[in-house]
Amino acid sequence: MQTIYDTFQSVAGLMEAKPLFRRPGQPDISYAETRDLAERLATVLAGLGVRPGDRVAVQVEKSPEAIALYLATLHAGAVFLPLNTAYTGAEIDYFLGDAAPRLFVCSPDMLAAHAHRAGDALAVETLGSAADGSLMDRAALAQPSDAPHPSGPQDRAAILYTSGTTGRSKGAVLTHGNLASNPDALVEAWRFTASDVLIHALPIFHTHGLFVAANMVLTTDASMIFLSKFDGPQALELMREASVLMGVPTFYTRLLKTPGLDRDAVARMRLFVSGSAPLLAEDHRAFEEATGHAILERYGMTETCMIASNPYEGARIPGAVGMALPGIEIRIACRETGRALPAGEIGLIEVRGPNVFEGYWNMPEKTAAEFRADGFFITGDLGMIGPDGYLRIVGRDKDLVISGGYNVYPKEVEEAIDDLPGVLESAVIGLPHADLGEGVTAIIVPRAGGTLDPEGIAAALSGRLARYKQPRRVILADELPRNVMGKVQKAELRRAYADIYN
Ligand code: MLC
Ligand code: AMP
Repeated sequence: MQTIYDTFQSVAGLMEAKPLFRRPGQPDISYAETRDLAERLATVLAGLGVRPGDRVAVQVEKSPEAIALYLATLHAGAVFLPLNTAYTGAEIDYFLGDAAPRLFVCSPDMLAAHAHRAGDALAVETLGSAADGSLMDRAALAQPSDAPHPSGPQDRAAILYTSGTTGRSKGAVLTHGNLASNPDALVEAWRFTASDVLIHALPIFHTHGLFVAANMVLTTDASMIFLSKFDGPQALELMREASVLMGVPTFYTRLLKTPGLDRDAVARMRLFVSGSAPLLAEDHRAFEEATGHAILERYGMTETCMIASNPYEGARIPGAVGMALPGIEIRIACRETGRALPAGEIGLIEVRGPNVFEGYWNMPEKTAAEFRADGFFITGDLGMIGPDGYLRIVGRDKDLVISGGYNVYPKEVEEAIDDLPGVLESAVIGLPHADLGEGVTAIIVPRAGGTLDPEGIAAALSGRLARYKQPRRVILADELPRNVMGKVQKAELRRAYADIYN
């Protein structure tokens, strides 16, 4: 197996001067420059005491240098742990406590908030989006590191935290084998080549932006137009010089509202990919009508990287996520028995293959609970495989809201709300939202005789939960609907408030 770093290194050696990063209004950055920075950062990591297997936690703005830091971590044989820039101090406390990294890298403007964390066991350094920060200062003085640490397929490469149904986030541990297996399958499946220019507008602290979009470019000698965030008109303009866009469904919802989206504007584009949340079939059709391009929808998960994809050649069916990628097995199983169900029946989507993660960091019981004895991972998504062989996701067995491609576990938000004075109990649900797909919504029951102010609740949550997890709307209620077992009936709440955003 070639690790992502090995492949990047050989690709960079072949095409040193080729631009890897293109940025509007800023100079290009080549493969050779990125490799050189990664090698110098690898020396810096070693100097800071980072050894193979150590975690490097990173909460920084998106930048080419942040990608170089990711590559440097792989070069050093350490474990890359990217964190959403939206996480609050309280959330960071948990991740650093749980993962016990050797190094925490934050933005220069956040150093004052995090400096107190530094000690014998943890170094704190900075990296800014203007190629600034203490890591860059150190890299400028460092020699490039020699050969990368020889990592095997079972060695750990990254930890990505995903929220948990119990309210505690779980660190999904991905190996070098996991990371390498995905671009291998996707490059072929999506006909990705060195001639491609990808519009990269996703965050780089998640599977989609880092392990799909960036890794595909890094391992094929392609280029990416690297944008700090998604902006519809800017993306449309850039399509005149790009060939591929990878996005969450909100990108497409917003593009459909962007004036000028027509066949001419996308004439140079060859592929539009959507994933991380369900793409509305009506958006799929409207996009094809406007541009002549059928969006290629695929399905994945932090724990499994990409699982299934609509075909490059052949029908890209609205509302379906296609077939298993090469080397990956998908089965639809009965939740209770784990037995495979016949085609056409709805059950749990289970996955096995080189893409499936090692397990949850320091959580052997949770890991065991989500794998079958024969090695299949239970995704928690409900699906069926039709007579056409295409997988369709029909719902979720897990209590999860996906807002603009970000996962929000209701339990975590409910616990934060229930801790507030004056709250008796709460239920958090996702409701249809035209822009974000689902809007996080809290239904809150005040304590007897008390009053609650929805704005006060929002303010109280802001220091505790990342903005995207905070309810877009708070609804006060006298009680929550329950079944005879006392379980809150979220389906009933979803029906009752279905139209509040649209
Ligand atoms: C930002 N905000 C969000 C939000 N993103 N709120 C809810 N859900 C989101 N997804 C907040 C902002 O902090 C801001 O707060 C307010 O909402 C308005 O922001 P905005 O300007 O509309 O948001 P924007 O910055 O344009 O971001 C929206 C977005 C972005 C959809 C472009 O969230 C995004 O890039 N999402 C992609 C997520 C992703 O990569 N997921 C992949 C996971 S991997 P305020 O306070 O100003 O109101 C995975 C596996 C797989 O799932 O299969 O791929
Ligand atoms: P995450 O844990 O952030 O990686 O999110 C993974 C979840 O996103 C999956 O379990 C699915 O519920 C959802 N998901 C990803 N891609 C799709 C898709 N194309 N359609 C529907 N849901 C998707």
